Amino acid sequence: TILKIAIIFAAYLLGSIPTSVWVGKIFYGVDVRDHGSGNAGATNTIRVLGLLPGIFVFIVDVLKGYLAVRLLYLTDFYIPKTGMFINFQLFLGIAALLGHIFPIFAQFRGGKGVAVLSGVVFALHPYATLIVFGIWTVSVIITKYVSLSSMIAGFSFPLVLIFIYRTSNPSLIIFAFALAILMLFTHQKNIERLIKGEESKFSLKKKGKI
Ligand code: NKO
Repeated sequence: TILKIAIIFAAYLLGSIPTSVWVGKIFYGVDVRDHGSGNAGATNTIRVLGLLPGIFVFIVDVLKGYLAVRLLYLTDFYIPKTGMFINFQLFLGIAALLGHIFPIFAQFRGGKGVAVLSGVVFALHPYATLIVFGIWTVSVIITKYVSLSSMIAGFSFPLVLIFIYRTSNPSLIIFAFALAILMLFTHQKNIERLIKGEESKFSLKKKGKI
C-alpha cells in the first residue's frame, strides 16, 4: 500500500511538470500565464509563443498523462484478469491530472487538463480516444473554439465508450464522466466568455507581441 501511494504521488509529480510555463520562461523569458487566456496549456502557448512551442507543450503534456498511467508497469500490482489493474490506473490518471491542474512546481496554477487527459485516456482506450480526437478536430474546425471543443471531447469519451465500444466496466464509465465534469470546472472562465461571445477563436498564428 505504501508503494501504491508512492507511485500515485509520482504520477502527481509527473503531472506537475509545468511544460508551458517552463518552455516560456526558459526559451522566451515569459510566463505564458501572464498573457492570452492566462492558461498554462498548449492552446495558450500557441497563442502567446507560437505554433512550434505549442506543439511541443502538447506532446509533452499528453506524454505526462500517458506515462503516468503506464508507470503502473513498474510495480508488482498488476494482476491479470482482475479489476485491480484498471482501478489503479484510474488513480494514476487522476493524480497526473491533478498535478497538471495544481502543479507543485508552478505555484499550483496549472492548466485545464485537456492534453493530459488525452494521454490518460489514450493509455486506457486508444481507439476510443482516436475517435474522440476526431470529434475534437471537427469541432475546432466548425466552431473555432478550442475550449468548447475540449469540453465536447470530454463528454464524448464516455459516450463513445458506452455506445460504440459497449463498455460495461462501471469504474471506467464513472471515471470518464467525472473527468468530463472536471473539464467543465477547469473551463469555467471559458464558459463565461463563450456565453458573452468574448472567447478567442483558435488560430495557428500567435496573437501580437509579448
Ligand atoms: O487557453 O483557455 P484556453 O483557450 O490547451 O485553452 C482552452 C483549452 C485548454 O486545453 C489545452 C490543451 C489542448 C490540447 C488539445 C488536444 C485535444 C485532443 C482531444 C483528444 C481526446 C481527448 C479525450 C478527452 C479530452 C477531454 O481547452
